[in-house]
Parts: sequence; structure tokens; C-alpha cells
Amino acid sequence: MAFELKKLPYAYDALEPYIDAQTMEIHHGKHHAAYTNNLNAAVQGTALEGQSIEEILAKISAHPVAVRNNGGGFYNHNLFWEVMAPGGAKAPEGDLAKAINNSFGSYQNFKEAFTKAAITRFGSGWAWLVKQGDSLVISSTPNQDNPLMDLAEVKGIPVLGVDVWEHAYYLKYQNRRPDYVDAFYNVVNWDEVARRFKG
Ligand code: MN3
Repeated sequence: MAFELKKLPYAYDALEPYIDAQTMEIHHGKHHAAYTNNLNAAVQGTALEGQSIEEILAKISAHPVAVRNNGGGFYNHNLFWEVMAPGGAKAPEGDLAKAINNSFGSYQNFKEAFTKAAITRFGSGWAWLVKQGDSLVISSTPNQDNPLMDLAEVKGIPVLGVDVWEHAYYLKYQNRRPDYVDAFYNVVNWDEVARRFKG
């Protein structure tokens, strides 16, 4: 069964004014669609056809670079759309809040470290909040790599990610990646992050 581009769980303009509708429409309808189509083309007729995206990513070092780039792009954007929502909780709660406090000292410390990872990732990539057992760590990856890949420096289960490719923010923020990352916190869907942390 081919990988499918899921519909966004909200309208293109739902994350305004933090993320603009035109960026969302191009990002989902063009970029994510292209990763999905290219992933399908890359696995078609190979032993990977029929595997889940998680299975493919877990052994990505053995697969062609087109599978790495487009498989990562397919997975990462699925996560990205779901960990954002309009009007969600303004901060983590419950077990997730406890884990953040245990791992980073406070929510504010987490935020500073996550922001730093996002703005210091050179070129295109992602910053991640990664589950490792009961604790959390922050990492960043280049291009469309992610912590599920066997070749990632920091491995684990991604529970939050922010896309820092220029296509994610350039129309509204131009070169001001820090402003975009700052705005991102206003649309984080902490309920979904908690669900992923619970596993
Ligand atoms: Mn992107």
C-alpha cells in the first residue's frame, strides 16, 4: 500500500498569525506532497514496499538516499502537522510536564535549549524533543533526518519537532528564524506531544 498524504487536521489559516496560510498551503500541498510521492516512487518494486515508515527509518543506513530524504520528509511532516494546533494548552501538563522538569530543570530551560537547537542548526533541518525511556533530550538533525533513523546521533522517539527549513518560514519571517521559532511555541499542541510521550 502506498504512503498517503493525510489532510491537515485544521485549515491552512488556522495557525495565523504565527504561521501564515500561504506557507501552510505550499508546505503541505507542495513540499509534503512531493516527499510523499517521491517516497512512493523510491520504494515501489523494492523490498521496502509494504513496510511501515517506522520500519524503513529504523534501518535507513541500508537504503538509498532517496528513501532517507523522502522517507524522513514524509514522517517528519506528518509529525509536524500533528504537534501543532490552534488554541491549544500553553504549556505541557501532567507526566510530560514532570518529565520536562526532571530532564531540563524547568519548562523555561527546556524552551531555551530547544530554541537554541533550532536556531543553531546550520542550513536545513529540524530540532527535536526526543523520548529516551522515561527522560527527554533535545537534538537537531540535518535535512530530513530524524531520531528514529539508525544513523541519527541522538536516537529515540521524537515527541515534538520544529521544521527549520527556510520553506517553513521564509514568506513571513524571511531570514528571521529566531522569530519563527519563538512564534512556534504559540501553536504547539501539547496534548499531542503528551500522547506521543505516553507512547
Ligand atoms: Mn518542511
